[in-house]
Amino acid sequence: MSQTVYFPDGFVWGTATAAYQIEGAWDENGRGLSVWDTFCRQPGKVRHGDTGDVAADHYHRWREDVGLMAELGLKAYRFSVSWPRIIPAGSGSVNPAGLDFYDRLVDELLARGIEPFVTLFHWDLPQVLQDRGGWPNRDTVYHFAEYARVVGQRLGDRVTCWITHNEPFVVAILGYFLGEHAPGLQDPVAAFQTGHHLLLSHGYAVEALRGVTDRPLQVGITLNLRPVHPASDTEADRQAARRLDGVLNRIFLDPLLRGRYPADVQTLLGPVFPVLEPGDLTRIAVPIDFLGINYYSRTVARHDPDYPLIQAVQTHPEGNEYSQMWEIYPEGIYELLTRVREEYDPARIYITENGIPVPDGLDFDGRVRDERRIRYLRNHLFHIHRAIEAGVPVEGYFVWSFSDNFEWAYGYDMRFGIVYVDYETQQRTVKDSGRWYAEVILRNGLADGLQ
Ligand code: IFM
Repeated sequence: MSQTVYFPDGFVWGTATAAYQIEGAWDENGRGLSVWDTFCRQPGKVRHGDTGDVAADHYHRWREDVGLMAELGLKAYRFSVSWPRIIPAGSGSVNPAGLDFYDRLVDELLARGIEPFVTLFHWDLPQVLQDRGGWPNRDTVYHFAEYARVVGQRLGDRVTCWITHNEPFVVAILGYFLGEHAPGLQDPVAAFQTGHHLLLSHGYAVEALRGVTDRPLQVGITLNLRPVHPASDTEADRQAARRLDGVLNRIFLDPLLRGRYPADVQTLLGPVFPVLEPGDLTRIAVPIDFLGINYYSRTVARHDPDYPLIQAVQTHPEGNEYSQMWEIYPEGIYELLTRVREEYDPARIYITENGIPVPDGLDFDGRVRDERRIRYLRNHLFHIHRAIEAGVPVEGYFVWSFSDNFEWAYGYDMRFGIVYVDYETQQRTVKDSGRWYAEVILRNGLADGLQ
């Protein structure tokens, strides 16, 4: 039986993107190089040798994009600022043209009644800073705080909602441990030091942002979190799940919201546990206004004595439903949200990303019939609604992503948008999921429950 569920009044309905994934214009108007410009040019790192050089050409088409957002009735838009567009060498001189671009974007959004949510770092570290050691170098922390201050000073009179970092786990582990993302290193010491420095720079950036204006800003950080389940009921797999939960979730949640690293993670990491300086934990645990959560899937963990350090691997049990990248597990978002509420009790939560890659395309009549995406979004929203009913303070939801874009090491093979992008012509087409989402926003609810 279908069931209509309504979200709380004022619920923030949005979509999200990131600078490198959509903007293009990689060498225009004074932008410096980022680690992703360099990484994409290394043979074999990104599928088909794709780059973000042009991407969805949002740098030139931002006004049209904001127009589409308005048509869909979006209440909010989460985008990231490109650090190398603002401070091309990572520290030192500011590029006025970079600031002007985001200034105009913010004005246009506000003129259309769309609340900007600004992410300061979505992975595009200026290459010059990487050449000086990147995130494992503590100096990068202070450069990030300065960059936060510069952006805050320019936009803080109009932008209320700020996210310091997006998914520190991915930067640290995929970038510095597994080498699958820029800068492509495989160095566990550098990886965990990166994780710590990202959190520390968050603390400094929160302080910097609050110092730029008397307006009450809402500042938070976005983590990618997953429930971790054991592959079997054995003690070995249960312990493996606990270890993976430690390095995926608790290593970020605990310092941010409890002011300490989890003792079992510290023991597990032993010599690769990061170097801390006195006062770091206090700074990391600076009170935040909200926690951003990106949810896509869960992890199923199996004990593997051969896997370095963690002795656990992720398995993909047969019979479950998968997308092109992950298992589809909507009930996990309820489990995660209720756990975060119970164990960490953040003041408020935004689901800052949720979405699915679907190999969709234009049908002969010009429509994109991405039913699978609609089903994915609907089912996740249904479980988010359950969590809200159970008392979890979720105040908004951002679909990943507004438009198809550059999906990092997968290049343009993955399409996450609710707006289709023809990369030849850069023509935009609202997918069926986009129209469906517009109805959800209008209704402030789901007319057709779980499917
Ligand atoms: O495209 C990414 C985004 O940059 C960060 N979160 C996950 C998305 C899908 O992989």
